[in-house]
Amino acid sequence: MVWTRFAAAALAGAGVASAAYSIATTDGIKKTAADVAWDLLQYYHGNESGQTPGILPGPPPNGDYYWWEAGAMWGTFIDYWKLTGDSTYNDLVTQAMLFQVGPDRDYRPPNYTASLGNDDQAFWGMSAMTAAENNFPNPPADQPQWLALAQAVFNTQASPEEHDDTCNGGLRWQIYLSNNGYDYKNSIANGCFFNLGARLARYTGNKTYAEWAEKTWDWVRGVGYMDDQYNIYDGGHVQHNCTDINRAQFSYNNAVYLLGAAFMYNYTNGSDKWREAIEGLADATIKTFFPDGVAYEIACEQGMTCTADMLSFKGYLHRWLATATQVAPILSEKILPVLKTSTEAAVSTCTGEANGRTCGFQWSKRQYDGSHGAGQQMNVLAAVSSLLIDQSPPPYTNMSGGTSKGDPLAGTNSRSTLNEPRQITGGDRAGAGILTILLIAAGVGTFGWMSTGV
Ligand SMILES: *[C@@H]1O[C@H](CO)[C@@H](O)[C@H](O)[C@H]1NC(C)=O
Ligand SMILES: *[C@@H]1O[C@H](CO)[C@@H](O)[C@H](O)[C@H]1NC(C)=O
Ligand SMILES: *[C@@H]1O[C@H](CO)[C@@H](O)[C@H](O)[C@H]1NC(C)=O
Ligand SMILES: *[C@@H]1O[C@H](CO)[C@@H](O)[C@H](O)[C@H]1NC(C)=O
Ligand SMILES: *[C@@H]1O[C@H](CO)[C@@H](O)[C@H](O)[C@H]1NC(C)=O
Ligand SMILES: *[C@@H]1O[C@H](CO)[C@@H](O)[C@H](O)[C@H]1NC(C)=O
Ligand SMILES: CC(=O)N[C@H]1CO[C@H](CO)[C@@H](O)[C@@H]1O
Repeated sequence: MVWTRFAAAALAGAGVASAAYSIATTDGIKKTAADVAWDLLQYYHGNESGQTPGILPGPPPNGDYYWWEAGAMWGTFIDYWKLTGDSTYNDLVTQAMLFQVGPDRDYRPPNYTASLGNDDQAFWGMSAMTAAENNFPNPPADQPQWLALAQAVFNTQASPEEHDDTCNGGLRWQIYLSNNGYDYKNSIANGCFFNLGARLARYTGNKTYAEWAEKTWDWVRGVGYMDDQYNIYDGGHVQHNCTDINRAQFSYNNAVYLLGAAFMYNYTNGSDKWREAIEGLADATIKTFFPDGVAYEIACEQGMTCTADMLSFKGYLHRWLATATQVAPILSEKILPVLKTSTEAAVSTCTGEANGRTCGFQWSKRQYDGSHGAGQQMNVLAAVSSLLIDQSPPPYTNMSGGTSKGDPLAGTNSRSTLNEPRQITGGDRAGAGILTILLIAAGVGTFGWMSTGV
């Protein structure tokens, strides 16, 4: 037994050197990205008969993945196509993105109400925005269009019923009164709304979006979720005027705000406010989330308490930092070198499992750590394809060749959320939302982090 295990480990070790990917050349990057993309898709079964198009296995307890994560995955595939030019999966992506729009074409499909936060919805909206910004092939005219979908998500979240006076403003985490977390106002929900607003402002030139984005940013600063050193904390509860701040920090928060701020910087032609914001936020993000130049999920990585959600954050970190350099080239010098060292570490973990190339999560170990899943695979796909960022055109706008058709009123007739009649089952409660579990784990992670002083 002991001998067998030792022998197996030795064999696996021998496989490491020969199997690890090379990302030294553009061809090597494309080949690596193609393999990693293929391996990621093995987690997807939505195009098989009897399965639901668009989603990864879930939501829990029916599988590992909440509804939002597939939305994030399609965005990763859109960036993959943009960066590598490989259109193999474009039809699959389009089918998935359109199947999940829901009856009001606003990414609030009733099937997923029980786990539907504003952030969950917005991840699909941001992927639609990425499609619009990159001229991803437009859907047939009788189908919802990318830009209109992003606008629909934005408009449903800008609706007056989503904005109350508790905590001086801001968006709640959960959309539906009946969900756990409706009383929580957090950084990610507001960050996604900010991000979409900034990008819609730049794409359409409509200043209403920019006003919302700026107001949201100012609120997040004002309430103390983002401090003067640009640390971003998870959130707080309305019954405490949002002062009971959970101080866990997650890399996707930094990424979503940095990308949004970079778009605001671009939209305002490089204004001082947004230049200061992006420089401060980029420095803080690199310091906190790239110790020794390798992406590290500080709240949960050390003890490996990361949830399936958290296991995917490094991918957004890499993609959105990369894209930020396209609209704010002053960030390139800071960001691109660290994305490179981080990606080198990332691919060195891709030597696992039976196929000898499955990617792990703890990149700084520089070897496969036994952890695998859609998040782990998506992180590496994001990191590797983002190495090609300076060889691909910056996001388009309506004025610079963007072809996606918008509808400024999309989502404004969506059904009301507060009165949505529904039965809550035990299963619903257990499955409610990406951050319910996240908060529990965050408590653990924060504790570990404070007690070890990392
Ligand atoms: C689903 O899509 C993948 C990736 O394009 C493809 O390899 C697979 O054959 C498809 N499955 C079905 C049943 O169409
Ligand atoms: C909603 O669930 C039903 C029943 O499982 C399924 O047939 C349908 O395709 C699902 N719709 C979406 C958008 O996932
Ligand atoms: C700008 O956006 C706002 C908010 O969605 C919308 O009400 C308004 O009609 C838009 N204006 C134009 C000119 O499209
Ligand atoms: C709630 O916090 C805000 C700052 O975010 C502050 O301006 C306001 O006065 C506080 N309200 C109460 C009732 O304490
Ligand atoms: C940015 O500059 C362009 C071109 O000079 C101008 O049309 C636009 O109004 C400016 N935008 C802002 C937000 O100042
Ligand atoms: C805005 O983005 C464009 C790329 O679309 C870039 O050429 C330009 O330099 C950016 N503006 C600023 C102020 O960085
Ligand atoms: C080049 C350009 O301005 N294209 C479109 C921008 O958006 C408006 C409003 O949706 C369209 O009418 C323009 O054709």
